[in-house]
Amino acid sequence: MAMFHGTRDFPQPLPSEITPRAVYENRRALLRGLATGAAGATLAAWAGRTALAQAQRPGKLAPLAAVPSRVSGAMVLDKPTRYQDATSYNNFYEFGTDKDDPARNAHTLRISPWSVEVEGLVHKPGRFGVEDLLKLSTLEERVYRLRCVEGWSMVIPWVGYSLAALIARVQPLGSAKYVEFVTLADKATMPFVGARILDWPYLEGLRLDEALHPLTLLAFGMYGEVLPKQNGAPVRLVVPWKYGFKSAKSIVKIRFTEREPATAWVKAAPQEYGFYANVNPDVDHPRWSQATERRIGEGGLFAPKRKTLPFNGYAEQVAQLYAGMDLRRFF
Ligand SMILES: Nc1nc2c(c(=O)[nH]1)N[C@H]1C(S)=C(S)[C@@H](COP(=O)(O)O)O[C@H]1N2
Ligand SMILES: [Mo]
Repeated sequence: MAMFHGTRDFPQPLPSEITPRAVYENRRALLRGLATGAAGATLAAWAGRTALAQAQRPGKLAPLAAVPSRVSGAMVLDKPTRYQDATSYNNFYEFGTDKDDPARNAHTLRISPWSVEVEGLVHKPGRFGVEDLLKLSTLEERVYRLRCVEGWSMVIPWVGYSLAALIARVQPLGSAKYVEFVTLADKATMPFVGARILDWPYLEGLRLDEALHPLTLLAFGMYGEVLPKQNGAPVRLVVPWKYGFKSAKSIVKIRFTEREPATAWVKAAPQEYGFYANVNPDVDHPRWSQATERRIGEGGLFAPKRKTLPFNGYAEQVAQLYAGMDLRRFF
């Protein structure tokens, strides 16, 4: 695991950790970024940012090069969670309900070949292989906070691009108001699909304007590598201002609809989990407070808790999506 120096809020990789391989891939990603017109930052700033993820690259899975994101709010300065923690403390109920179950059980997931069907209210429906999805837009690195409804949080350098790029490709009809995400439910490879925990497949949904928000990420990797299976390989959603459960893993279908999708958690316990699920310290879960959170990796149970921020700290970017809405009612 990489060591960091620098200020607490702005970790810098040690120079010794920037390997020749990382330098080579930086250059390759830069050329790719230049070719698509995405590299606007100065070379120095760019190299420093990407080095952050490169230095942490655990060397366990295939590398996935990316340019640093320039989307506003996409690069939080919090220290990233250790890869070991981010890949061993997971929610992925298809593989069990204990936090260490997914890391133990998800090896049975078959991620190749994989495709995502896009259907419903769009002009250009179709089936996209992961290889094609990877080429659809420039891969960016984005360091996001993710907060679980259970009261813990992590900071993860993701690799992906705005879901908006895929939405632009399929061209929603004027009648499309929502986007539903259907994830894999395969009893043969997912031991808890069929168990009476949730109504499978695990379904999530966003309003179309939320799905189009530049922060909404279609993620293929983390820490400079492809996604580990327990984190939702080969493709997942990351919606950083919402509770973690909105970030559907191992997506197989994206459907554009007129009506609000019936999501798995709303179906399971509508009084506890709402469709919007915006992180909100002022609206408690019926069984516990949402005012504070525990950052995974920060000193165990005795570490002081952090204050949970409205919209998980992304209010400046997303609050206007909910102007005029009663967020107690639409929780
Ligand atoms: N298919 C599927 N996606 C899922 C879940 C799940 O059980 N199944 N759990 C959600 C919850 S509750 C959280 S907090 C995040 C956790 O993502 P992470 O393990 O990468 O931190 O995944 C979300 N996506
Ligand atoms: Mo969660």
